[in-house]
Amino acid sequence: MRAPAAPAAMVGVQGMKWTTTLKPEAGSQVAGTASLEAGKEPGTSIATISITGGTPGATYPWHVHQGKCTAGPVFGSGAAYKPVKVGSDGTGKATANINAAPPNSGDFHVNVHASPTDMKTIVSCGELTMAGM
Ligand SMILES: [Cu+2]
Repeated sequence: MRAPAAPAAMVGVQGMKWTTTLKPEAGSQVAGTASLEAGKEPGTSIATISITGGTPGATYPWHVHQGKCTAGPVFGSGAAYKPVKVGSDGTGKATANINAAPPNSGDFHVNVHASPTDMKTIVSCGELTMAGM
């Protein structure tokens, strides 16, 4: 879906939106979608994640990371990303308010970690692409 053209003055970094489709890794069934876009305040971003195929009751840490799947530093503060809590139907959602402006270029991805005590195992990952302005 394409939003109506924004007034010229609004086009710029604050209009960037990145999205991705998360694909299962490491034999998991965790899939979903994620996005990264400008927050309400200048110099902030909002990241969202929505997953399916999770283990009911599980808690999955997740982040936007720099680079391609599945390695690179976290974008913004790791503490901004509240873990996804999975419901009985295997789905879960979370939002992160990040104290950094959304990037306007570069390689970024969203990953989902197996559990708070198994951060090394990535159960789902997707590389972000710019979705338009
Ligand atoms: Cu991560």
